[in-house]
Amino acid sequence: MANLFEPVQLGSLVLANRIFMAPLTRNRAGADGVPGELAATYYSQRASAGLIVTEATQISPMGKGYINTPGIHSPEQVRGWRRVTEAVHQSGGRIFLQLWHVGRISHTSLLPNNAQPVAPSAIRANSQTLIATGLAPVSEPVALTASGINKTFDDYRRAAANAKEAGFDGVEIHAANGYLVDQFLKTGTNRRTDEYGGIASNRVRFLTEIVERVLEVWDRAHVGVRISPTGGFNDMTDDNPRETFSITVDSLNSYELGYLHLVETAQNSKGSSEEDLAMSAHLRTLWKGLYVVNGGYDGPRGQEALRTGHADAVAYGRAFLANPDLPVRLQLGAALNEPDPETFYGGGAAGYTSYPTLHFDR
Ligand code: 8OZ
Repeated sequence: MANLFEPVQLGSLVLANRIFMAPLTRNRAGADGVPGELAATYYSQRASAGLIVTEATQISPMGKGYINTPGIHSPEQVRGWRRVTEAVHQSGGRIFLQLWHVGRISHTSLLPNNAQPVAPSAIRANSQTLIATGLAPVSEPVALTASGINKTFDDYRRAAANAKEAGFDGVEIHAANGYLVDQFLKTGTNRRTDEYGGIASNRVRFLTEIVERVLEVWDRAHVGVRISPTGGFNDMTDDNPRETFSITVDSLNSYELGYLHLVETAQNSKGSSEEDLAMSAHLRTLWKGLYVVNGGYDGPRGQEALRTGHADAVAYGRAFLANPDLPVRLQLGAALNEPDPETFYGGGAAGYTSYPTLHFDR
C-alpha cells in the first residue's frame, strides 16, 4: 500500500509525494485579478508538495464572486501566473491551476456593468460573499440561456489554454463547494427543463461538456476534477447525493482524467462525519483513476487513508497554509504552525508568506 512520502505518476509527471496542497482562496490579487510577486513567493515556498493546486481562479469576468481573487482570462493575468509557475518550477514543484466560475455566489458590485450573477436557475443563495465594503449577501442570479451556457464553455476552453500558456502543469476543474458546476449538479439549485436539468445524467452534462472543452487543450492525465458530494457550503442541497455523484463519477470515468479530488467535509471548516466518509468510500469504489481526498486530515490520518486504500493522495489546506514545509514536517512528525484565520482572506505578507519553516524556526 502507498504511503504519503512515495512518488506517484500523473501522465508525464512524477509527483515527489502524495501530499497535495489543496486550493485555498487568499484574496491577495490586484483589482484586475493579477496575482502579484507575493503569490510567486507563497506558492514557491510550498513547492515540496507532490502537487500544488492553486486557489480558485475565475475563467471570465462573470466567473468572479469575491474581491481580489485572481483570474486567467486576461494577458496580464497570464503574465502574473507565469511568474508563479516559474518560481514553483525553479523550486522543483508541480502546480495545477484551479478553473473556477462562481455562478450565483457573487455580487453585482463585482461583475461587469453591475450585471446580475448567472446560475442554472434563478434561485438566490442564502449565503454571503466578500466585496469592497466587507461581507455582503450574494445578489439575485439570472438563469443562463442556452447561448450563455455555450459561451461559458468557450470561456473554460480559453482559460484552459491560458493556463497552458502561463506554464502550469495541468488544471483542476472546480466542481465543488456550491459554485457554478456544483449548482448544475445538485437538485436544489438546478430546476432547468432543458438537457442540463432534471435527471442526474442531464445535470452532469454541464461538467462533462466543460471536461471535453478542457481536453481540447490538455492531455487527459493533466486534468483533475474536484467535487463535494455531501457539501452544504453556499446553501447547497441535493435530493439524492449518492445517485447524483455515482452518475457523476461514472460519467467522468470515460475521460480517464488524472485524478478525482474529493472534498469530504460537509462544511468548509468542519471535520468529516461518518456519512461524509462513507460517501467518499463509495465513490472510491466507482472511480477508476487516482483518488485524492481532502478535509481536516493530519499526518497520521492521511497515512492511514493511504494504508487502507481509502485514497491515493491527500490534499492539505489549512495545514499547508500555515506550514510551507508541510511534507518534511509530516515525515519527521514535527510540530505544526497554527493557521491564523484573521489573515486567511486578504491582506499582504502577514499570514501569507510569513509562516516559518522548521529550519529557520526553532
Ligand atoms: C472560502 C472563501 C471563498 C472562496 C471554495 C473557492 O470553497 C472557495 C472559497 C472558500 O471552494
